[in-house]
Amino acid sequence: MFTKMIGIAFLLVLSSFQYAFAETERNSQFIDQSAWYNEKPIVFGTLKWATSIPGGTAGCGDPNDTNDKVMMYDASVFRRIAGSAYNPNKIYIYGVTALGNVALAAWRQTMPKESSSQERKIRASDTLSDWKTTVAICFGLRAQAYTMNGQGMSDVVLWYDGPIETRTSSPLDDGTGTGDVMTPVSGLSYGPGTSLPATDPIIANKPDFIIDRNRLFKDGTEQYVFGKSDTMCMEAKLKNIGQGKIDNDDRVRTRFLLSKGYKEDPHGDWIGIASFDTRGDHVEQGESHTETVCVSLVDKPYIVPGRVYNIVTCADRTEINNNDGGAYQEEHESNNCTTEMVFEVRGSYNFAITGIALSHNQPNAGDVIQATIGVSSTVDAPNADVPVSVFLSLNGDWNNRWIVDSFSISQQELQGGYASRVRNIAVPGSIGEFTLWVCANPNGEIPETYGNDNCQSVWLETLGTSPPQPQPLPGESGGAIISIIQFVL
Ligand SMILES: [Ca+2]
Ligand SMILES: [Ca+2]
Ligand SMILES: [Ca+2]
Repeated sequence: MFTKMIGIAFLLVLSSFQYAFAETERNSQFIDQSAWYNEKPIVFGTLKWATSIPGGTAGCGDPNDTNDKVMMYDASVFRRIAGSAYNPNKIYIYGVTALGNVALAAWRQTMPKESSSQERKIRASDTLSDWKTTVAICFGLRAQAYTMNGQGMSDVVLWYDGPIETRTSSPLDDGTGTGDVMTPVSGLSYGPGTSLPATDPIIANKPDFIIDRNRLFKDGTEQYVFGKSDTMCMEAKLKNIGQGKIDNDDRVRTRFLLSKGYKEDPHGDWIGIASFDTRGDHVEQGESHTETVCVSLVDKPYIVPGRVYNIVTCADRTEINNNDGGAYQEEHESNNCTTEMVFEVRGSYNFAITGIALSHNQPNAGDVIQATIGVSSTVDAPNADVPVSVFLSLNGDWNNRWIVDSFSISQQELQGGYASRVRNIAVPGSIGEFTLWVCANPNGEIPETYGNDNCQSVWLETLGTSPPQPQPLPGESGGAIISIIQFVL
C-alpha cells in the first residue's frame, strides 16, 4: 500500500510540469544546488500541505491528494532587492546546516530525472521570473519518508547570487533600537559587523583600538543561524591603528555586547555575553590580535529560540555600560565599536497528542460528546499558537476523514510543556463504527523535529435508531463547537 502511494505521488509530480526548457540557460523552473556564502540574501521556506495552498496544484499535481506537502519559498524577496538586475538563474538552493544538507540530498533523490542529462534537478511549480513568486517545490511521500517527515528542511534555503541594486536595513525593524523580531522573513540582514570611522577629534600619539573584524562561527564554519543547543563562537580582530601603545603587561578588554533584534538596544540594555583581554605587547602600533570566545547558548537564559539578536563588539570596554572611554586614552574613542553582527537562534519544536478520552465511546447517533485531549510540547517552547484538528472517519479510513473541530492552543498555555482541552464533538447522525483522530500541528505549519507523534485516534460507535437533535451548550451559537474547560498542568 505504501509503495503504491509513493508511486502515485511520483507520477503526479511528473505529470504536473511542462518539460520545455532552454538549452543554454537554466530554465527558471529549475533550481540548482550551490554552496551559499555569506552576505548573499537567503530565504527560508515553510513546509505546508499541498492541499492547503489556495488556488493551485502547488507542485504536487492532484489537489485531492492530501498526502503531499510542498516547501514554500518567498522568492519575490530576491526580485525586490535586485531590482532591474534580477536574474532568476542566480537563484540557488542550499542546506545551511548538516541536517539541512542531508534533507536536501534526500529530497533531491525524489525529483524526476531530466531525460537529456539523467540529472536530478529541483523543480519549482512557479516560474522564478514572476514578480510576486512564491516558489512551491513538491515534497511528496517519498521525500517525506527519506527525510523523516521533513527533518532538516527548515535549514534548506534559497539564496541569490546576483548583484543587488538596493540594500536597506530590515523592514521589520523601526530603527529605534528596540527591535525584537519574532519571525524574520529572510536572512537578508544576517551577517558580520564592521568597524566604524572615528567621528571625534584626534588626540595625537596615543594608541587607537578598533575591532577590525568580527564574525560568528559554529563548528569552525562562519554562520549566523544557530540552534538553542548550539555552541556559538564569536571572533574579534582587535587592532591598534594609532601611533602609541599601552605597556606590554597592561591589558585591553574587548567585549561582545548583545541586543535583541537587528539594531543595537539602548546601551543601558546591552548584555555582555563574553569578553577577552589582550596584552599590550600583542597590539603594538599597527598590530592586530584575533581571539575567539565560545558560549553555549543553552547557558544563556536571555537567548530565546525563534528570535533575532545582534552583537556589537567594542575595544577597550572595561564596563558594559557607562564605559567613559575605558581604561586607556586613545587617538579616537568614537571608533571602538562595530556595527551590529546579526544572527538568528532557531527553535526546535515537537508537538504530540498524548491522549484522547471520550465521555462516551458508544453514544447515540447525533449526540454531542466530550473529548479530553492532551497536547505536549517538547524541546523548545513554541513561538506561535499550535493548531489542533479533530477528524472523523469510517472504520479508521484515514484517507476519507472529515474535519469536525479545530482549535488552537496558545503558546503561553504550552510554556509548561503540556496543555489539555475538553471539546464538544457532535458525533455522526448515522449508525456505524468510526475513528476519531486528533492531530496537533496537522498542516505542519510549525516545522517539527519529529512528525510521527502528531496524531492519535480512538474508536467510536454510534448507536440507536432515532438520533436526538444535538442540544446547544451554554455559550454555543450558530452550531459552533466551543471549548468548555481549559487548563494547563
Ligand atoms: Ca579607538
Ligand atoms: Ca579608550
Ligand atoms: Ca511531533
